[in-house]
Amino acid sequence: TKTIREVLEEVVPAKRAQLQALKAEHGQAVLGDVKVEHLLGGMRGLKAMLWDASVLDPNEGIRFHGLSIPDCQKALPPAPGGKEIIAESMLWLLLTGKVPTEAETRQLSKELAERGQLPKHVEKLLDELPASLHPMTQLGMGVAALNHDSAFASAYERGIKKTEYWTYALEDSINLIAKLPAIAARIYRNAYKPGTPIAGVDKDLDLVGNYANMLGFGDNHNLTEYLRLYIALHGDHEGGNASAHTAHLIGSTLADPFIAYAGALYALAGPLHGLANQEVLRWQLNMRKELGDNLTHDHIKEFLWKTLKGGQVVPGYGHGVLRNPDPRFTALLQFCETRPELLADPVIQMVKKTSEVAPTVLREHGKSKNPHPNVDAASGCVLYHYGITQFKYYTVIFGVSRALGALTQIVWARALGLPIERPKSLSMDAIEKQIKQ
Ligand code: FAM
Repeated sequence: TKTIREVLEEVVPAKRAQLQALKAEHGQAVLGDVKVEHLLGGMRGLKAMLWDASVLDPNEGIRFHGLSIPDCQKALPPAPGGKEIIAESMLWLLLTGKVPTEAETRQLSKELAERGQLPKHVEKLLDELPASLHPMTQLGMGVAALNHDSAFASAYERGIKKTEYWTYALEDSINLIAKLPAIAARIYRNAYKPGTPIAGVDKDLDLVGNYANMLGFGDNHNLTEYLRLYIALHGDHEGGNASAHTAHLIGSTLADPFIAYAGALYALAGPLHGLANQEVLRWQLNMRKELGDNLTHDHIKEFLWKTLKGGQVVPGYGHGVLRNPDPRFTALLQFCETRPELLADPVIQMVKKTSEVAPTVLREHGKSKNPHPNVDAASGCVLYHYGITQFKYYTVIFGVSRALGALTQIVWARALGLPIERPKSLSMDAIEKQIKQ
């Protein structure tokens, strides 16, 4: 069975040739206009980045190398004894463009487990941090401190050829993904279960099987399966989402993958992006506190209007690209449909009922271009049901997942020799001068 690196060595040359041809023959071709609204509106819809592993269709949602989420759920190997797609099979697809065999998936699990141990200095650093420091702040610090042993940084210092950069970026990326569960679990233990032991890496478990085990939920098969699906689904969402884009920008300066991903985690920590899963639970629990259980649609409508009239956004709804319900949201709800104990849970019922009225309210409100639920509308309520009730921790789980896409983007940007990113900015006076010409 070939390693992921050996498969990449076969795939990279053809992609490099495709890029060279595109550059040589079509460098001057126009892809669309740049309007003032792009500069002032967060470049929404501006075609300005290259990214091969996933494309986000506003109506259909995400496709990973052409595979929809249902396609992935049919094709990607699950964990031994599991059903849900796992981080390793998603990572293999994102990096190579190919669906891995079961043997390739198991081999990658083994490779990750072998590299799962944290260096002592990172354990000490995390243990020194105050439990009240937001878990996302801690995660970024732990990840950045791993660059102490960056293969990319030391190879760059030694002087390596540009064509070899990607192999060291891959080495660091696999090491980082392998170590995320131990960092994320240590943050959870320090904040919520101080003084309790953390399970070591089990060589026979997949990445998320180990993560669930380290969190202290290893005996909960349903939660482990949910975390596998959750982490596989949140891995990549086109190249321009704030966390993946940040990693791409930092990586383009040839900063190593560890500090590049630390930057990505701080973008993810924003309430309009990855922190929305925390905000959804906080919002839903506030509604439950105020209105009790067995909520009617009218109760929920009132609470939605109260949020909007208070000038807040409704967390878990809307999206920068999507204009239909997020298929990741649908996949997470389908996970609940197959488990009666989840369907009976009052918070999950509230999330479902909210998704039945929020789009109508947001349409009436008339501002959001997309009134439908995004992945965050559903992602936290299942965690809450299974006992991970500390919703300030939820974005850390998203942070374990987004590495799959953001680091793949760094490996491929180096393999394709993409340059440092440096768009042009204009002043308002310069804009006015230009449009008057
Ligand atoms: N509730 C209230 N207002 C909303 C809204 C929502 N859920 N979504 C958009 N709007 C507003 C938005 O604030 C803007 O108002 P202003 O003109 O006053 O600034 C207006 O509608 C137009 O915004 P848009 O073009 O429809 O959306 P954007 O592309 O600017 O922003 C989001 C996209 C995701 C940031 C936005 O929908 C939002 O704030 N959603 C709530 C937070 C959330 O769920 N984020 C997670 C997104 C998820 F995909 C992720 O990254 N994990």
